Amino acid sequence: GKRVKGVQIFRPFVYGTTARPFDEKTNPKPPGVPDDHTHSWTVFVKGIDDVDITYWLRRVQFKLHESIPNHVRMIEGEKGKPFTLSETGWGEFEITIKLYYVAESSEKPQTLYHHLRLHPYGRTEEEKETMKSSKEVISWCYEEQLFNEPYEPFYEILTSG
Ligand code: SLL
Repeated sequence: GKRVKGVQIFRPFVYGTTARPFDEKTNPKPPGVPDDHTHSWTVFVKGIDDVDITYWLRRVQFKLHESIPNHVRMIEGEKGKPFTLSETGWGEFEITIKLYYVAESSEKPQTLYHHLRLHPYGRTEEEKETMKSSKEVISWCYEEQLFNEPYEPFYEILTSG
């Protein structure tokens, strides 16, 4: 196949984590969750405002901390749905996120790293306080995926949406 010369296509997306402490009223611990687990959390990759990204992103591998059973998880794309994985636990760690693109792209998988945040953080006390009062710790990153000189069939896919 031929590449489309001189063309760069950007597609925005968001990735990150959302964590909530277990709490009898607002976030009760489901049965079977170990006693030492203090939080439920979700890691995700998705389009901005949940716009579909499965036409360019085929699957996402999340590599969690080795203390978690079955710690390497592959999530297949479902049209219009975010790539997400939810777990419970007690500690923060770095999550390896590997992006696998659709076959037509001929792009190699790309790896991102993201620190799972369970506890309120921030540069200022005000930021921390805001997070404490919201009962949710979010750590989201906005990114742009660059496709540099995409192959012709992939260019068609990227631009026909
Ligand atoms: C820490 N370096 O010590 C980190 C490791 C590991 C977190 C955190 C276990 C969950 C499960 C879990 O939350 N591990 O057993 O399913 O803080």
